[in-house]
Amino acid sequence: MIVVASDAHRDHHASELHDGDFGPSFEGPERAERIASALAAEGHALVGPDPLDLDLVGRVHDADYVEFLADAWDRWTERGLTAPMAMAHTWPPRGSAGRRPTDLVGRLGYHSFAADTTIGAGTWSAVSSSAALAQSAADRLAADGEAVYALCRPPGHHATTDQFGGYCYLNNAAVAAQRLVDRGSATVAVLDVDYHHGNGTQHIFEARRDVFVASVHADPIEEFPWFSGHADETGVDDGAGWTLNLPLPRGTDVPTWMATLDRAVDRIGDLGVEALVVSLGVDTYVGDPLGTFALDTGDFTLAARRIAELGLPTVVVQEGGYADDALGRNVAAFLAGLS
Ligand code: SP5
Ligand code: ZN
Repeated sequence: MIVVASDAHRDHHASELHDGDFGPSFEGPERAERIASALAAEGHALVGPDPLDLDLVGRVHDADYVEFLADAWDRWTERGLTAPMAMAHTWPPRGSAGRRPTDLVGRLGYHSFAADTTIGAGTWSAVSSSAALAQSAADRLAADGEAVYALCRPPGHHATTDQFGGYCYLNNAAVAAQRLVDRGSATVAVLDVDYHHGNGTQHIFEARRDVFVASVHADPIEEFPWFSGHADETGVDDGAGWTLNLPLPRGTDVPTWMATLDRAVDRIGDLGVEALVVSLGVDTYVGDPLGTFALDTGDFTLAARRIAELGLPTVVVQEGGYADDALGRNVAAFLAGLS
């Protein structure tokens, strides 16, 4: 399978407020290195991305937000701030007027929703390259119909139209889905199997009827991202019925997870969409430090086989997965089941 990958991710190493301690993020450069070497060893061909099309990004994110992400680090250093990471310390209170502050620190709060995600010197370079991987994967799929995997780092599914968080800045899966629409797919499904709800992807597409978003994830009542992904969120306005959330309790077993994946896959089959984007988080793995599900490496192959039964042109976009030692084999196992 074609794997679209880049070394630009290496300069992005963020910090994270985790259970009261500020330290290195779980989402570090070694993640992509492990995946790339495992896939190369399996004989997959690694290719680089084309340059990012910012007009494409502007169809799934607010222009002001993209400009903010691109400039935030320079503005931080121009202010004489010497901390190695830019982050907010205040977020909009419920019911606030929502006016966007002009000050950088205020804008960091306006444009983010979680203290697990910071901006550093190499962040924009890695983030824009990661989105370019998703764009290029969609382009390759549109050209020949063969499934393509985008080794995106940082991940993207938590990034909303105008907020970063959950280690995500630009929504790579949304970029891929939008590209497929722009290249002629009337309808596209995003199937998100990351342990966490893909709140950003839902937010971007929830009022649209051309991109269906299905997500199988830990119940947000007891797990990050806490505030969306409930079963009764089913789409908004024109998008009514075009969002499917299948939340599962912490500690859900593998047979239940597989049966729930089946429900999402069946729904996608019933809708008759023309292309598929899989948001592949492997933080459902039994050994993942952030997850509580129990998938083993072979289960990723079984899940992919089930998804492949749809027979749809497919782009796979990397999301989470933090059990670094097992990451490469888990992703390789999924891709093996797809082909
Ligand atoms: C892309 C993705 O998977 N993002 C996930 C971001 C989760 N960040 C908050 C993690 C907090 C985890 N606390 C777990 C404690 C386990 N001991
Ligand atoms: Zn996740």
